[in-house]
Amino acid sequence: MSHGAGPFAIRGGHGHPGLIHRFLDHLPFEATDPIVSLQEGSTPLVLAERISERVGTEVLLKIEGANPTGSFKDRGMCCAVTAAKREGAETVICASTGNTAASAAAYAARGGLRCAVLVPDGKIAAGKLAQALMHGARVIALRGNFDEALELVRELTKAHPIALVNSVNRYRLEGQKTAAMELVEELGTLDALCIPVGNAGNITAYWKGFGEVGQAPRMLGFQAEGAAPLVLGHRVEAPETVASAIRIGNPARWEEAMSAMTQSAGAIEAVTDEEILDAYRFLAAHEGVFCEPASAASVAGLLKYGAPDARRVACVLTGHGLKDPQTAMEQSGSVVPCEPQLAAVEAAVLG
Ligand code: AN7
Repeated sequence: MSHGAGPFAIRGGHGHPGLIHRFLDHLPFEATDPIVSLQEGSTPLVLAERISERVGTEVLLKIEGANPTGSFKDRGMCCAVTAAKREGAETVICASTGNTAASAAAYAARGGLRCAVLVPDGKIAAGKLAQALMHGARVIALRGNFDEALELVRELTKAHPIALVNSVNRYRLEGQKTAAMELVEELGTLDALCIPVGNAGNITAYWKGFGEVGQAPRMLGFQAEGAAPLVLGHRVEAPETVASAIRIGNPARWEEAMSAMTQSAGAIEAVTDEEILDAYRFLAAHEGVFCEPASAASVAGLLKYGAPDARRVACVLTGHGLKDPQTAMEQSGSVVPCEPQLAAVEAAVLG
């Protein structure tokens, strides 16, 4: 199915369909397009019992880390890479805090395209770097931040026939809006959506998706305090946060995010690194859900600001916890060393 008409094409029956096939009626694609898919989307939506108790309302977690490369970017990337391939591009490029790079690299590999990624040197999580490299992307470590990287790839793609697959690419938003459609399919209605905001593509995409199925939950976007341009109302020149995925000071979808907030009677607020890490550990320890720090900003924001009047809230957990093993190890307990003898094991287990 994912390979269209190749000799080994799978014609249905193997697992769930990829996102483009599933939402074909809502997307600018035809079944005959050269669809590049890893069966992304259709992610779990789980009730967060402990967080529901703390907030006093029903809270559900949309587990986007369950996508093929471990983040929501796959929804947008299957569409952006399919469109690039349809247009005859041979190379795709992006600036990235990590997840976009990993996803672009994977979909480019699958589609037989070349991929280059510009990432801020030393500021992307280990898992994401490993993914981009394993999928064969050219990984360029920029001595600068994400905002500078995005500006540079925008310039570069004006002068070269290389497809830009950041969320300034409309196909990215088309793919990512399907997460909102899945929520509505499953829940019927919801009162509010909590979502981390970095470059502001995802909040824009969700708002578009909700609109297309006649829903308008409050959009509650959360930025890290050290990287909160939308909250401050001005660019942040040197963004800083433990949530490296959202270390962004000048979001490309600034206007769209603000209008999603205004139109939905929502809000965009800041959460501190400490609040992000508290939510990050709480989700892992008490809900059994391991997300990356940036993702936990959605839950941190809900715990901090609440969701007035809402009876049912969904929090988007945008990326998998395994993306960033270093932060996880810093934020968790240490291992218990043990000699290979029963008494020692007994003491270690029971002690
Ligand atoms: C886990 O990969 O910008 O507001 O270059 O990886 O749509 O930018 C990642 C963003 C939230 C913010 N959660 O989404 C990139 C990149 C995670 C992310 C966001 C990102 P946007």
